Amino acid sequence: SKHFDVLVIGVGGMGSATVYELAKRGKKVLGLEQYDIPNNMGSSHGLTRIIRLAYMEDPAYVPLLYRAYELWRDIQLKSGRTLLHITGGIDASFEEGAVFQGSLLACQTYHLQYRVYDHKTLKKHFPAFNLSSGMKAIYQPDGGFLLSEDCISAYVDQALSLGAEIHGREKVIDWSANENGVVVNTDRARYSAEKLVVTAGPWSNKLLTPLQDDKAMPERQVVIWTQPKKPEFFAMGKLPIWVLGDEQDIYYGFPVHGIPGFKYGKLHHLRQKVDPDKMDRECSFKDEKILRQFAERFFPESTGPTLSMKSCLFTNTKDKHFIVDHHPEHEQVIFGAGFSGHGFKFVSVIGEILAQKACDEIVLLDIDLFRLNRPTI
Ligand code: PYC
Repeated sequence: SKHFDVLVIGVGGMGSATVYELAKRGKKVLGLEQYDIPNNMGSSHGLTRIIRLAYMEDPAYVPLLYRAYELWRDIQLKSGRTLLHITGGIDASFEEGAVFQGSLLACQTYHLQYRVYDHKTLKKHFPAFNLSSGMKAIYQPDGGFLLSEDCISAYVDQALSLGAEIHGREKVIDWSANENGVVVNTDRARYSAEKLVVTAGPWSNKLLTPLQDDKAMPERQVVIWTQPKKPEFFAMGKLPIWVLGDEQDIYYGFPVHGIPGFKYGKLHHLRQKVDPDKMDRECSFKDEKILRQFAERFFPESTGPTLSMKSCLFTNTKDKHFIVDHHPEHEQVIFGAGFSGHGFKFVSVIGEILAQKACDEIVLLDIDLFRLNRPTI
């Protein structure tokens, strides 16, 4: 069997950045991906992913975001591709709602630049929005989006040019740990290494027994692109990326970019727990209706014909915070999992952290929130 310093299972978002960071450190690294690179089977397809600094989920993510933005600009420069578009970001909900309050807390805690709008002033600045009275919005200028598949390609290109080995269409059958490191069996070969990093997205709980009993639960997610009735309201430069909480749920979306139409989705769409090997990847009229109903209320000028829909996967933890840790029984095995539908923007910094762990470097950023043995998961 061929020997490496580090094996990485899963070359999607997280794995591609990890392989690159390991190659940058001079490690002999092999990345194994069961599908194509990139592919439409995991959690990083559909062209765009939001990045935002006013992090409503928890202000503890803000220092990680500062580093994530730095590393995105770094890989963008090295690759010569545009990966990051800054559009500004809107976080809107009723004033007492979690989106507005969470975003405000992050802005205040880290002294971010921001402005507050009510439903009328928001429409003046960004006429696509039709918030209800009593709703408020935070505008934070650092929000934007990443071209997710291009990000993966950029990391893989750069990793290859640094000497990394990366195999697509090679599925891991099993792995085991021993006193010297790890052995990984695939449908093509057997490999050994000192360290193993698992970044397998929704397949993580099939490869990692510590994630069983619902620590990282795959969920079906759907997004839609519709033809705006007033395209000028939805163009780049006219509409920031946005997150919007109504009375019940949270929705999100983008200015028009890449493929035709206004892209948006609903967090925890139909709350469908799935097996990624069996999930229905087609989109239905039911999927469409739930999304269009939202837009009729909050983005009434967006609701021309449906142009596209796509399904993908989230991998949720119970508290929706990530898991980034060592395997409890095998210190040489490290994993990043359970990114809970808000991970892609952190790919650059999580790749760096997983590589630091695999290289026994000190991780300076605080990732205590992501430990496997926290009581909330
Ligand atoms: O993290 O901004 C985000 C996001 C939007 C939709 C899913 N996640």
